[in-house]
Amino acid sequence: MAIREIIILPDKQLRLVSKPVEKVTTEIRKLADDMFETMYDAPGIGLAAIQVAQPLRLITMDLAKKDENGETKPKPRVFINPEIISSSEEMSIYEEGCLSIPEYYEEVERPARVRIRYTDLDGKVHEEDADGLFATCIQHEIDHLNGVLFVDYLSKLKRDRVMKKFAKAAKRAAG
Ligand code: GNR
Ligand code: NI
Repeated sequence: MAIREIIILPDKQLRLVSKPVEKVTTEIRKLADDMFETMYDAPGIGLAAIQVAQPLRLITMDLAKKDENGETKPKPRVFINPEIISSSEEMSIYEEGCLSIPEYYEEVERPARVRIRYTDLDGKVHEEDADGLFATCIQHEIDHLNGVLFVDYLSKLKRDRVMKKFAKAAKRAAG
């Protein structure tokens, strides 16, 4: 396993539309392993392959919560070629962040519940209902597969402000 570099704004790769995973190969498993290590190290609760510069429709996630003993058991999940097949009319608001937009958090409104279809690492297709943080996170990750970022849902004023801030930081870093 290896920690890979997470790309951040204004990296244009974040705007790519990722390609379907055709087959779960050893390389795909290795990528998923590396994505978990990268995600836990960050730390984050979800990661899309494009965030480690791989334009593939592959997502890792771990929404493990503390149990009654105050202990957290990892609950790693992989979603390959995920699709939203239906969304609730009811909406919910969460404060979102993104590892590709470090240290920036804003409230985003999204459908409260979604039904998803995805393939797992064994190549098996599943359908599942998501709500709460799971619904928000899977929508945030599927957006990444389509080149969409959570700041795209903010007012133009807020979005322009954050885009400029990261463009400036990149220029300063480049000297
Ligand atoms: O770690 C993350 N936390 C988070 C919080 C609220 C809504 C979405 C997320 S996903 C984010 C990691 C990330 O950038 N995934 O693409
Ligand atoms: Ni993100």
